[in-house]
Amino acid sequence: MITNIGTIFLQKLEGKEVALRGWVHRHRISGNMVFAVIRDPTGVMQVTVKKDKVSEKDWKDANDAYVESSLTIIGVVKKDERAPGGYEIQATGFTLISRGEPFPIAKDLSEEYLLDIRHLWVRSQKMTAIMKARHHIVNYLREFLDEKEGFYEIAPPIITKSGCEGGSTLFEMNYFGEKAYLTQSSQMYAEVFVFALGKVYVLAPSFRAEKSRTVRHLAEYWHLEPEMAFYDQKMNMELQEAMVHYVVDSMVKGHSELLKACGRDPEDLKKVTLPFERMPYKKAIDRVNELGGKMEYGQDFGADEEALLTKELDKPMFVYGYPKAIKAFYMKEDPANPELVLNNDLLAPKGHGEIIGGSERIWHYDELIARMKEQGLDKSMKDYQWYVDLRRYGSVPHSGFGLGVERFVKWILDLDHIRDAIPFPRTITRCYP
Ligand code: NSS
Repeated sequence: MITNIGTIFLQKLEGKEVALRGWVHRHRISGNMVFAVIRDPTGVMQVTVKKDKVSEKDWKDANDAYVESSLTIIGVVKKDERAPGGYEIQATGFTLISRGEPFPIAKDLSEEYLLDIRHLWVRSQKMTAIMKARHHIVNYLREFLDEKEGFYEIAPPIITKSGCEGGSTLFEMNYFGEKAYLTQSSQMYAEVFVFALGKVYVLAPSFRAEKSRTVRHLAEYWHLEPEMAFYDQKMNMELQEAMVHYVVDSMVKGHSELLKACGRDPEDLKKVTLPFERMPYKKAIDRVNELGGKMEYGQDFGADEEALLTKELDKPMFVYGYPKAIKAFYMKEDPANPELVLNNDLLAPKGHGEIIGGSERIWHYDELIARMKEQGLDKSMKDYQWYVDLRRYGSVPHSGFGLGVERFVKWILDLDHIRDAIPFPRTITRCYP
């Protein structure tokens, strides 16, 4: 029966005969012995092949097994302190399924080259660990929303007529002779559904034609966008911190080895406790300036300013109540200060910066029309008619937020660059492979 490497370690199958299918991770020939490290989706394992213990054909296969060749082996599990994980397999059978050509990754490890051969580099131990961790992180996000909070997931269109985060970052396309765009955010469609389903979320790609060449910008990213009827901005922030805490806590409790394999010390994440600090926009500007930055009231925070604000933090911090003039048209004005909106960003610690943007939405028709005029959106009103309509037929207060999945993964795994949080990053300079 075929087993896998994880099971051998888990069930301590010492002395047992096992069969494994996998790929050659490392390979060395020494006289009458071949030493191979084999990998499968569950881990890596050392295999030794002795010439006199296998058939002639299997001995030839063992010698010919370039790195990344696929194979089946049969053998007995032995304890060996020197082997990674403390066990090795002494092979009695070694059959190549497909002999690989010399694997190109041995040659050049420059960032650009590894991105060119990303379709192969995703097999590396580091990328495998990151992809597993990303899988769990996304699962916990869904688990929190579906099972703890009773949300419905909805399916928005990806091709749209209107942006919601300003025109400059829209990817334009030709839609049967008409102008259309790849969605920047599914928020406006999520809002549609709060009037039917109450609490909904979208998990879908968003597209930003951003000219930014930074460690936290992608042109295509996965966006989790919850939207809730009858939530004000205070409830909105409470939900965000509960969700972030749930995911971090679940990763620490369930996947500490995986976190370590990704380069993140789980001890750091244990400091992510509730509640998160809430800092008004004005105070955040002052703080940046105290810390040596140079900002004026009315500016938005860039990566450098967010790094200053968060580098000493152990857990995320909310910055809330931004000036209306620098924020999107749909954000509700603060009744206590008409210069400000009821919004927040959530900034991740140690320089990772913004992972969430959220707000209470304008839910009155007249207020929305007035704000759209202020922002010059009345010229394209026909594309927004459906969105405005929502305020005419039984509108209710509602709020929501957007979490950039790759930014979230980057922070939880403490990655240097957002491109490693997604298998095939799309950036200003790259759309291949
Ligand atoms: O532009 S956002 O701040 N807000 C929105 O799109 C709202 N419409 C979301 C909502 O309320 N439903 O983007 C939200 C998050 C932001 O905090 C980042 O974490 C992420 O989306 N984001 C990005 N991630 C990667 N690359 C790029 N370029 C990017 N832009 C935003």
